[in-house]
Amino acid sequence: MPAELSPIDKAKFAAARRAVDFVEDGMKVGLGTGSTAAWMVRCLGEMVREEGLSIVGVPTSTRTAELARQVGIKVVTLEEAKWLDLTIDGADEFDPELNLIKGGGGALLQEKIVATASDQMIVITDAAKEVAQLGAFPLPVEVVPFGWQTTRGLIEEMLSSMDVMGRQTALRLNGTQPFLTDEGNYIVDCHLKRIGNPRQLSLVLNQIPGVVENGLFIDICDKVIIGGADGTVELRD
Ligand code: ABF
Repeated sequence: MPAELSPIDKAKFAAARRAVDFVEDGMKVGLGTGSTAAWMVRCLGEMVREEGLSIVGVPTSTRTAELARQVGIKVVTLEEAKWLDLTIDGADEFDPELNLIKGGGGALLQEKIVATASDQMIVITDAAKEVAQLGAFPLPVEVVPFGWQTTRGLIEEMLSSMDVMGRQTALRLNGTQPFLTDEGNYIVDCHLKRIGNPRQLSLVLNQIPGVVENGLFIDICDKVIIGGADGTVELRD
């Protein structure tokens, strides 16, 4: 473990280090986004450089693509890889069914496409992200810029008939400007506090014109690895 890490980074590193044990020679691997996933990319880079591990990686963001190249991982597009053996990514929340909220980092669209195109998805996290019910973390919804206020209005109207506790929405900003995703879209963060039926909410959200994708990952994650600050890990599947 690298020296001088904060307790939270020690936990993230422990989860990332355990997850790369599932990567085998010749695999096509989806590379997640975020600070936990970045540890996983660094660990994989070390295995490529020092142990001769031969893999190709499909990154889920421009940030991850840059880091993967820096550490020596061969980067290919999803079109080139076609289908992946394994995706390893972080999350913002996970529940007992291993359903997730993702997208706090703004990369939910590529993350969902890549994870769905994988035989297996492993989520790496620390214990603070475990919840009995999803929703304390604001749910990111990616929308096209055209008519985004109308789309946001339709999201709010739809939320009024859903089993959620809060209904406030906010356009994500980068300074004073709208935050732009890698696809040039906006993100509306939905402050729902508690989501009664994540599966239904995900389906209904994606039916609204202007919504590209939402941050609920239902039945996509196969395994969660929870890292502890003492270097221990716990597996859920
Ligand atoms: C990605 O990074 C996102 O889906 C999630 O929003 C975020 C988690 O970041 P971190 O690992 O830095 O907490 O996995």
